[in-house]
Amino acid sequence: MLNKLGDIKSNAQHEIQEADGLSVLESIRVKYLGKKGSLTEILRSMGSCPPQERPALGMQVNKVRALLEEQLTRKQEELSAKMLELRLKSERIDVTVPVEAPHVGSLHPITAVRNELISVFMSMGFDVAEGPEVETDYYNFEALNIPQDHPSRDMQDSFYITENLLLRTQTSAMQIRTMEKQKPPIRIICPGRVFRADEVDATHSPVFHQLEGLVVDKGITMCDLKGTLDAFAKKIYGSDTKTKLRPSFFPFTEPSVEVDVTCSECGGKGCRMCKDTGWVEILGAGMVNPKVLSGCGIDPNVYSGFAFGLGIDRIAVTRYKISDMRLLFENDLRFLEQFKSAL
Ligand code: 2NL
Repeated sequence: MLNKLGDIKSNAQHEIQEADGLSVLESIRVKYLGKKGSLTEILRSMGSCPPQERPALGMQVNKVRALLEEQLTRKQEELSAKMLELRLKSERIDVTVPVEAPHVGSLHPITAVRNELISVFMSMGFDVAEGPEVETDYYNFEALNIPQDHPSRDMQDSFYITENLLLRTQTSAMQIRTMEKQKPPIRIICPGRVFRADEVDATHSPVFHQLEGLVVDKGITMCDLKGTLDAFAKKIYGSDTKTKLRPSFFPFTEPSVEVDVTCSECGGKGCRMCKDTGWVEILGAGMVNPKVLSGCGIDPNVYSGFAFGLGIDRIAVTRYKISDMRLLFENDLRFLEQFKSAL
């Protein structure tokens, strides 16, 4: 019996030593210490040995059991630690390895200029009002005092959907709506897409982008118009920029003006961009026609206002020296990728 116990002990110890995994270790535990394990078997077969030897044998069996249990536990800890170490090694991430730069897009030049214009006007206290691209004849023409026989009302010059509905030819409708529902003071800009039935060429597109502005309050004069637009021009083209007003005509403003700025290319000396005049036209403006105010329920004897409109695309074209307006609408990546820094 004692010999057998000795064999079991040395075999078990050997197997524990050689075990290379937790499941192997568990099967060793079952094999020797389990309900049907070799040690349990010996205890059971003690009946066949002489009674005087039994206590000593029992003690030996318990000693071996305790020893094996301790070795199994130690080996289990050892194997667990080793496996963790292996996992940490194999799953290690080198955070210093350079990554492939992700493909980052860029803002379209029109969007970049639009955002810049909006932030300049917002810094001057204007709110942004946006609205639908399909408008009624009333909001697009009638409310703006554009006469029935005006060329832009011709079927040939605007995109009509029905006799009464068309793609807006300017963003003014939102200013009309604002004046209808909001009491002055009003200070808004309306940026957006507008449509005209133009042939496509280097300087014309049937879809383009406009930003209109409107200020209505008590005592607004031409000085407010000039001061506001001069400050705007200096923020966009630089603090040396000068502005001048030339008389013009729009049905919705009276008096009306064109606003010129000193050429940003040559500083006013004369170059190709300003056709040797030193000046470049950037927008149209004027004092809101009293008829337009009263049509919106604003008393022109109490309130006055100024309004202006500019082409976003035109500013983008001059800002980035784009030779052909068509490039703005073709969405050729070779063109667009040149504006990565324009954010
Ligand atoms: C241009 C410049 C302009 C306006 C737009 C406007 C809007 C309202 C009332 C009065 Cl609701 N005016 N907008 C004023 C002056 C010029 O656009 O070259 N347009 C053809």
